[in-house]
Amino acid sequence: MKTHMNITQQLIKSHLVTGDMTPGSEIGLRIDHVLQQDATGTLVMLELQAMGLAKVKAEKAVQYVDHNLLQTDFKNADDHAFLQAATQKMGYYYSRAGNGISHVVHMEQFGVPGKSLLGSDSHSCAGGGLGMLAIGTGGLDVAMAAAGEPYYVKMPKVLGVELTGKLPEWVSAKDVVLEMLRRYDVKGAKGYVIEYYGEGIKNLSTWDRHVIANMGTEMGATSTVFPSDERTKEFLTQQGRADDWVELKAEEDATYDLTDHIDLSKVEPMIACPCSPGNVVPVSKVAGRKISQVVVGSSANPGYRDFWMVSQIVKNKQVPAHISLDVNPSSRQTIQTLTADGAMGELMGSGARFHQTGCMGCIGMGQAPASGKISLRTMPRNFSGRSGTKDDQVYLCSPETAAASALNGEITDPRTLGFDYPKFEEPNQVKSGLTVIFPPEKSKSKVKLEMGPNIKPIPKFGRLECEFQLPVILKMGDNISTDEILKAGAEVLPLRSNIPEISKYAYQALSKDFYKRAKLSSDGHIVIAGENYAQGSSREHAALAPRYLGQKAVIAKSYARIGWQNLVNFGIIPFEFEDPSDYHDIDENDVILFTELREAIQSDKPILVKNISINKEIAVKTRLSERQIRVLLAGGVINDLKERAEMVNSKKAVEELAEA
Ligand code: MIC
Repeated sequence: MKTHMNITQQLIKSHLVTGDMTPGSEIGLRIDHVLQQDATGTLVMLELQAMGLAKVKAEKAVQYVDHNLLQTDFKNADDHAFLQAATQKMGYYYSRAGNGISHVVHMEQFGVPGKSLLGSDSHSCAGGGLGMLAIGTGGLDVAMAAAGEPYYVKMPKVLGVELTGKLPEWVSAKDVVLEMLRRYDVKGAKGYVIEYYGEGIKNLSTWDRHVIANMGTEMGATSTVFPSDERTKEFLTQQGRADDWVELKAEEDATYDLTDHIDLSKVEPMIACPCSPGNVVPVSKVAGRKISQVVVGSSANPGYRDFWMVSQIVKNKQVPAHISLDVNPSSRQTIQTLTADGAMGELMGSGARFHQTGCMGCIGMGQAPASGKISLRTMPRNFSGRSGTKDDQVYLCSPETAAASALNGEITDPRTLGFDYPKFEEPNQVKSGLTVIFPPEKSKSKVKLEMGPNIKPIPKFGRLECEFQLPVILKMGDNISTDEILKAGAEVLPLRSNIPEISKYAYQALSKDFYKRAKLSSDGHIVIAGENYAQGSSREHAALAPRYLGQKAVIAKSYARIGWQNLVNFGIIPFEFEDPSDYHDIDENDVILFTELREAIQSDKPILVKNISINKEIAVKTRLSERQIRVLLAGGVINDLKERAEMVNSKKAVEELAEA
């Protein structure tokens, strides 16, 4: 029988373990590759320990170190030592600090079209540029996949975006994804995988596709998928991995749940204004605004071409003294290629500052801009304060716009530069960095895990209570990002492996005394939010730290996918208003009564909770699968795993996990 499947459906079908492919229902997917970065990886390793896993079961598991790179005291260095030992013990590959950004190095060294990839970083969807089914999620989900369990997610719909034509000069892949963000904003693709198709695709290199796939998460998409074609084969050949290529294309007459079209020849330079990646306008609209910093790099513009382009634009010119042009190379391979072809010399000659490979300022690990000054970045996110400077003004743009603006000291449409567009040609072969990634073959189960003083075990929680009456200690608006719930940045990131300490920063961007109020409310608390709560990062700390402080439920109008999954994973009930206008009937400091909760969350009817402060009943609902209900009743994934193990036969289950 003819099936007419698009690529997303084919990838899901070939990895489907449980459920059926009806959009919105929960499916379980077999995961081939597992990716962790250090800022989320320490918790994953601690979770694996709490589960009792001795050896990783995923076909390929890689721990990268790319986030917590500044070593202002012992904490980050201790985390890296812990991760290195844990990878050796459990059979992970270890990509040391200096190798580069996880998504980039994974694509260079390990990515294989047709395979599934689950990463504890929301930008893991970048792997879709190579034809992988690549999904970013919270650390506990990744830990489960590492342990050989399926990844559970709602079956997505597919948004098919047809690309035709060829990008004009001075316009590149980043402008395409910014155009998508202009159309869909930060939640318009929620519940969808974005699949690109059409004759225009052949005009985009694999790195261009990575740029576009990477920022699919900014639109709330479950993932982004590109075909695997001749360009993909070229990329893998260039990496010395031609044998890994397989073709992936939509079946004839494949259909999509929703379609859109971009004529690449009509795209113009675009820019996301502060403080949201969805706040996109053409560069020409904001041209002339004075800037003080330009940062190029990150997983959103990581390809060699992107750095080369900047080098050619600034070549033989001087960046003005009041502009800092910061270059964050994306991988060791990128540095090697830039050095070999002389582009590094052009960058250095222009006055650029060269930093180490990694996420750096993208996650607020240094590179904070000056007060009141504009910073232009080729990065994926510009949530308020993320850069490390309060009231920052961060704009997101392409390498072409970044370089042109660095030269002029103001936001500049690169088409106005007045010289020829540099013509890029892909190098035939690049240097493989595999020798600097430590393979699991060297793994030794007897390795001792050294836990520095800042590394604390995962806190333990109880089962879901039947009833609680709790105060609302914070009421928030729409699109609250994980940076607002638990910020990034050089001060807080080193605490990622220490929940008691990091919890002191919970919601600090929104309410200075949140921690104090949470502590005062010794029975626990709830918070209220508008649409798209917990958008942005996959960091599960944004659920775990509030849970540690006694958060038992959130009532929101809607949730971002990963944020919602993380709440359930740690036993916080993610309620939704049955009628969103009831949002106005709950205020900060109101006290809410939840009764017969254990029964209520198991039924598919709306649940009535009572706002005691105004004596009003409000209908709320959950959209949980049976599995998630079980997890919530147990008080989170780790408790659930333990309960299941005990039920089967605790001894046997623990032995099985240990020997595998
Ligand atoms: C992000 O862009 O916020 C990151 C850096 O990719 C984060 C990582 C983190 O918070 O540890 C993510 O999205 O997961």
